[in-house]
Amino acid sequence: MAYEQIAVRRDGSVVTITLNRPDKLNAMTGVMSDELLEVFTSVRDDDDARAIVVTGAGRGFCAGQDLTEFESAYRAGERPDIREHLEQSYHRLIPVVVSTPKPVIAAVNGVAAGAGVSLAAACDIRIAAEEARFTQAFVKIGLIPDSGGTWLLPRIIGYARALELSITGEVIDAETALEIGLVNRVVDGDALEDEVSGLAARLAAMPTAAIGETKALLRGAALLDLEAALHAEAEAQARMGQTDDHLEGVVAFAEKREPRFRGR
Ligand code: T3D
Repeated sequence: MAYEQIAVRRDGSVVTITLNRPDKLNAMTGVMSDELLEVFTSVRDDDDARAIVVTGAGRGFCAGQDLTEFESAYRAGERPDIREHLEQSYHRLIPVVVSTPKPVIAAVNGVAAGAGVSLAAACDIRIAAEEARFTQAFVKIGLIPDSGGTWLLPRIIGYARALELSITGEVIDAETALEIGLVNRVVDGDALEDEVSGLAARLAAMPTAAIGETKALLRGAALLDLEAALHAEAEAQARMGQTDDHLEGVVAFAEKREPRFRGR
């Protein structure tokens, strides 16, 4: 399927989604958000797609909401209904990214701002190029962190750092992002693609049903007490115990060979 503002590539069981408005640092439009939603939704039910990579074309990852989308209205002194826009775009997209039962890697090739930070934060693992930068730019235009920013960021870097970045809008570099835990790894920009495709291929060869359950359990655990978390683990483990991948893992261990997982 051809897309207007993203590019989608399939390498074996790895799906790479590239935000593709490089001249605008891949700022997010309604079209881009709809296209991302469509890909994430179709990949969710595709057994052959076992890992997803999100990255940006050119020197940006994603500069957040395209501020020109409503420019003429603002210039005319109008106040667009942001709630409606959020509900139509980010509120549909971000939960689908977060709850996708496949491992999702953000290959943060360049600057991420506003909703671009939220998109990266919605992914499971963030690998940044040395030239990547991050800014909770919302405050600089008089807004609060939306697109899941108030929920995602504190969970990743803690309340104090999330609050500081959100109320200052400070631009941090990749090394600082690594220090505060916003990214998992920083690599030379030229090595980013190889690093990420290697990781994506490794994850795609794992028992991906267990990865999906692990994501859901970790996400939900913060809202549970220990008893409830143990119960949720037991429920999920009972499901995993019935999978071909569990059987294969145990048999492969006994036979001293590499397992061949199929994600079910
Ligand atoms: O309505 C709602 O739903 C509200 C939702 C809000 C969610 C949000 O994401 S709010 C935050 C929106 N994003 C921003 O405020 C970031 C704005 N951009 C910047 O602050 C800077 O561009 C960066 C720090 C990201 C990068 O700076 P720099 O110096 O590396 O690049 P640049 O020269 O500023 O940008 C390059 C081009 O991209 C430039 O276009 P031009 O002049 O070459 O034609 C610039 O206008 C364009 N661009 C960058 N960010 C955006 C953008 N165009 C539209 N929207 C953008 N967000």
